[in-house]
Amino acid sequence: MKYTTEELQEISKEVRKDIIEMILKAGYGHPAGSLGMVDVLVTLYYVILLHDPKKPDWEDRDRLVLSNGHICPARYAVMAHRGYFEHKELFKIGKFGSILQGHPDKRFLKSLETTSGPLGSGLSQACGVAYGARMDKKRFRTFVICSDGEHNEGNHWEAVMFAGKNNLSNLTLIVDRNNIQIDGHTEDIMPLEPLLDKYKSFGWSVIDIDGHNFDEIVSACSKARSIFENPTVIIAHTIPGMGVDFMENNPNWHAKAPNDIEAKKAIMEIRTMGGKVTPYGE
Ligand SMILES: Cc1ncc(C[n+]2csc(CCOP(=O)(O)OP(=O)(O)O)c2C)c(N)n1
Ligand SMILES: [Mg+2]
Repeated sequence: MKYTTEELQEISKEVRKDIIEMILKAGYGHPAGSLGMVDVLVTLYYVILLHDPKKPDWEDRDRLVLSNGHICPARYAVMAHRGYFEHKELFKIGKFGSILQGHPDKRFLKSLETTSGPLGSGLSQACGVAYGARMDKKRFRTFVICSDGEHNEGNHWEAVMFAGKNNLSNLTLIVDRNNIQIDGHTEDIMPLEPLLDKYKSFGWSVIDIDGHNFDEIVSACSKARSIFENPTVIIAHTIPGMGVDFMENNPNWHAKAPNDIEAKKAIMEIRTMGGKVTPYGE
């Protein structure tokens, strides 16, 4: 099934509303990064990934590793909309015995590829999956999402070297370049720029996109599928807290639950969102 930009936009709004309600209910969570990556995750699950929510262990499915596990409310909400589990499960996030742990735990939710939360390890894991796929002559693609803050972890750069050295062309990394991390703005804490040049120098293909433009997300992922020489990194520029004015670009909302009044205000703003994306694929 093909989705129009308007449909993807509507799904994204619903997902953003769910994220606010989930974090409100849990009393804990990471709204900024979660809201910022909604458009990328919706595009992956609705347009890009070869997968089947009814057969989550299908051998030939594309793999999606979420390295920055703290933005799991966004992934969970998209998975629920896509039919991986019942929507009402979302509001049990972080509760004892819930399939949706506060950080993604594969023991509780089998349709995840990995357990994540310790930053910096997702790319190494995804490299292993992609390398194994090549050895087994499997055609699926491994996608991995990581944050900009994770680039402070040495482990991440070891994996960047490994993927470059082994020309892992079946691997696509999407970086949430939202410019914030736990203690402030990335360029104040530990500057990452010139990030594209760094990846290039490690032997990667690089694509720079607006992470809220469905058209750009789709064409970057499609282009990555057609690159056979080396791994691809898509630097997705996103707005942390996207859709909620008082959360946008504000590191204070990295890990903070809204109270009742803030949540109501946030949902009202999300409802009126629109016009920030360009048309996709007619
Ligand atoms: C190895 C490790 N160290 C520290 C943390 C605590 N931590 C959780 S999120 C975070 C900030 C990372 O920056 P980023 O992912 O860019 O934040 P966001 O953009 O989502 O607000 C930190 C330090 C962690 N989860 N894992
Ligand atoms: Mg960040």
